[in-house]
This record gives sequence, structure tokens and C-alpha cells, in this order.
Amino acid sequence: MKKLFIAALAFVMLSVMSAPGYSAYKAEYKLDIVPSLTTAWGMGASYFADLVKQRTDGRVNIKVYPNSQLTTGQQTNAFMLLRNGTIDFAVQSTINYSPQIVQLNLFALPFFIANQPDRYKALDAITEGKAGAMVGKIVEERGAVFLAYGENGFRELTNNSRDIRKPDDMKGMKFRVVGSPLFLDIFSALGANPTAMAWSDTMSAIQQGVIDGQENPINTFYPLRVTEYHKYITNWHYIADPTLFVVNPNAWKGFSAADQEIIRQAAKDAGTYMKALARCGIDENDGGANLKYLQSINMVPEVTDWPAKLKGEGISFVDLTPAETQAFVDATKSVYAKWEPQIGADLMQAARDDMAAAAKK
Ligand code: X2X
Repeated sequence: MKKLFIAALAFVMLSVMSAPGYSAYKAEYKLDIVPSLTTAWGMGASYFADLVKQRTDGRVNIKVYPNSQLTTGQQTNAFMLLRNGTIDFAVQSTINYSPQIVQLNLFALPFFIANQPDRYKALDAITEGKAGAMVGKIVEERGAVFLAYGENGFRELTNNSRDIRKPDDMKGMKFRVVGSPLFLDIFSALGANPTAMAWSDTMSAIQQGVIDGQENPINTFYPLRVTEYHKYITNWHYIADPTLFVVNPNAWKGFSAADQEIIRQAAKDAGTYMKALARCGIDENDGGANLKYLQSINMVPEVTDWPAKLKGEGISFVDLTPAETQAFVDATKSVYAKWEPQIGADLMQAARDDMAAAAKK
């Protein structure tokens, strides 16, 4: 009788300890981001880790590793490392995953989203619409659990020597671009001289004058003090750069259903915060909504008017006229012929439909 009792007790204890959510949790889950913690991207990722920790009462401890530490500077390998479990969580730019998931180039088609009547509405229409759901599914099929969209931001052009108002102004200039083939095509089509480089190597290349220019969202390049060297900005918004909140499937399976739900909601909330941060003081059509939201959660950033801030620092901040933008659109048309078939007709059509529906509202 006593033996039976002990055996039953051991069985009960074993099953409790092996239940998901009890014994399987790691002491630390590693989350990958490319830039520093002081960017909107870094702040969005930290906010996510904090929400998860609070809401799981410390059961799930995510640590944000900035500056491409987890990919040892090879940011375009990030998706492979997430898939094989070297990285547990990521808040990653679609650009860095696009060498492995070609459909993600959708967001980086030049002026595809920028040329809509309201570029932010158009981007939201995609991520919250049919195309965004298709992208989420593709990412899952390729081996990651997709949680939510966040935002790095629309990407602007900086350089060290002159105002760029037309493709011809870029001739012969050396631009650092991300190591994603589409970017080489875009900058070559514009007549510039692109060179692929990791973000972690870019600042020293700027300081040494190895490159003349680069393109990134203001919130991402300003904290690195790029504008101490690049006094010329072209505010062309040519491509959107949403980020994906994702998890390795094995790490995901280890969480209890209740914790999965908490994590998913935290990613959505952090995505909302990240978008507001990436847009505040940049989106000229938001009517102050992004700032109001950030005030409501007590997370107002230091800069709330980027053009004023940059102009105040002596930066030549160039807004393009519609005709000037059109010249860049025309110069990059050839890129579509090559990349649309790779992205796929269905996804292209869904994105166009999503944006058209939003433009009518
Ligand atoms: O490398 C870049 O330009 C960056 C930081 O924006 C990305 O990771 C896509």
C-alpha cells in the first residue's frame, strides 16, 4: 500500500514538472535586434520584454541583445539563427529576413507605399489587411511563429556632400545599403554606387568617409550620430520598413497556452508602441495622434518634431515636390519588372487592393 502510494506520488510529481509551463522554461530567452537600445526599434523591443516579464510575473524572462550581437554582425543571417534556435525571439526588419523569405521584399519596393495618398495609412492597410496576413503565413511556413508587426520606419537618405533632389545628384556617390539584393538594384537604377554593409560596420565607414551616404529611418540613424557627418537629408520615404515580432517554434511550444496568449498580446501592444514611436514627429498627417497615444502611456520621446530638430542642428532637410519624387519613381521602374514576379502576383495584388481600399476611406 505504502509502495503504491509513493509510486503514485512520484507519478503525479513527474507529470506536474513536465507539464509545459512548469519545468521547460529557460532562465533567459534571447531576443535579437540590429540597432542600439536607444532607437525606436530598441525601445519597442525593450518594451515587449518588460511587458512579458510583468504580465507573466517573471516566468518568461526575455533579454534584448542589441547591435546584432546574436548574429555576430551578420544581420542577414538572422532568420536562419532564429529557425535553428540560436535566437529565441526577434523583433526584426523584414529587410534582414528578405534574403531568405523573398516575399518580404514587398515592403522594400521603391515608392510602392510612399506614393500612396497617406503612406502610413497605406502601410497599416497592408499589415492589417489581406497582404499582411499572407506575409504572416509565409513567415510561419518558413519556420517561425509570427506574433505581430512593429516598425523601424520609412527610410530616408543621408549624405555628406550635397542636396539630393534628383537621381542625377546621386551619380558616382557611394551609398551603404543593407546586404539584400533588391537594394543594390534600386541604387544602381538610380545611378549611384551602392555597397552592401552590415549596420554594425556602417558608422565607422561613415566616420572614415569610406561611404558618402546611407539610408535608414531617422529614429535609427540619429541615435548613432550619423548627422554629425551627414548634413544632408532627403526626406523621400522611398521604402517602408516594418518589423516582425517572431519566436522560434520550439521555444514557443515550451510555453503554457496562457503564457503564449500573454506573449502574443504583449507583442501586439509593443508593436503599437513601436509604431507610434517611429511615427511621432515624422508623420505630418497624424494630427498629433501618435504623440497623444505616447502621452497616454507615459512614454513621450525626447524629440517630437524631427524636421524642426534636424533643421535646428543645421541639417539641410530636403522635402521633394511631387514632380521631383516622380523622377525617382521613373528611374526605379525597372526594379519592379525583376522583383514583382519573385514576390508573387497574388501577394502584389493583395497589397494593391489593401492600399486602394484604404485610399478610398
Ligand atoms: O541595417 C540597417 O540599415 C537597419 C538597421 O535598418 C536594418 O537592420 C534593416
